[in-house]
Amino acid sequence: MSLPRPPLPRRAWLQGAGASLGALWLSGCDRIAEDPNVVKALSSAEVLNRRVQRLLGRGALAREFTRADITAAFKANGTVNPPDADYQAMAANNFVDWKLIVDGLVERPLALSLDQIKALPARTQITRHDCVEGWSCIGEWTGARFGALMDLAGLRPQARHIVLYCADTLGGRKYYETLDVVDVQHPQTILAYAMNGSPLTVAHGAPLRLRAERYLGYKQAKYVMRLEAVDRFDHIAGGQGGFWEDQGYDRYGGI
Ligand SMILES: Nc1nc2c(c(=O)[nH]1)N[C@H]1C(S)=C(S)[C@@H](COP(=O)(O)O)O[C@H]1N2
Ligand SMILES: [Mo]
Repeated sequence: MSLPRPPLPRRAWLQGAGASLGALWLSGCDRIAEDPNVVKALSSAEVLNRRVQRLLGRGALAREFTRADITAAFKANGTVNPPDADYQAMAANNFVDWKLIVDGLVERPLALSLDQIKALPARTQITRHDCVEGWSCIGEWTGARFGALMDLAGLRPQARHIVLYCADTLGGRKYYETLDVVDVQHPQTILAYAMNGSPLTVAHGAPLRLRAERYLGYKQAKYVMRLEAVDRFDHIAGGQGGFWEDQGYDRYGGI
């Protein structure tokens, strides 16, 4: 597995940044970003991007698209079929036995069925997924609002991050991610169970995956099994807050 530097985050930060700043950058950016060699040379733009996002605030919305923009064959990446026996058993049974565990620093630990998650306030959004490998696809995602789900559990004041534990083992390690609690309430942060109007497929993370649209692809955890509210994550796995973060990727991963 190669470990490229996360490339130039190349879209949403200019949403709302004001046309002047945005247009200046947008001109050649999308094309440039497709070339991995150029991407390496542009890494300082990542720092710039982070400053701009800080300026705009993390609450700014990622760009949304129309149905006409949807990529016909959305690439599946990383794990596309978890090898783990417990996952395979649940998938064979159409996930009827699956439950999302919500625990840690919450008032009310939960174990939610897919139907219970589908009953939560939902959102549908057509957004662009940007992978650090240098490809992007546009898809429509429908899911429960992460904020509504955490409100159900009741985050304790000490909670600073949410750890997302995934079902899949990749390269001998379990995939996981972390999200800061401030990002949980972002309107485009959802736990998606449908893609392009159909139930999520195994390749794209069935039965439930994260969509946090201000973040790069590797943050979009698939096969989410458990959410744990924590005040720190340095004791979890490699201690850097995510599977790829433990390999040196930026934990922030914002776009
Ligand atoms: N559980 C899990 N989540 C994951 C991955 C993975 O391998 N396992 N890969 C990540 C990466 S690098 C990308 S680009 C996206 C790919 O999502 P997709 O398969 O729906 O395109 O999922 C992310 N989430
Ligand atoms: Mo990715």
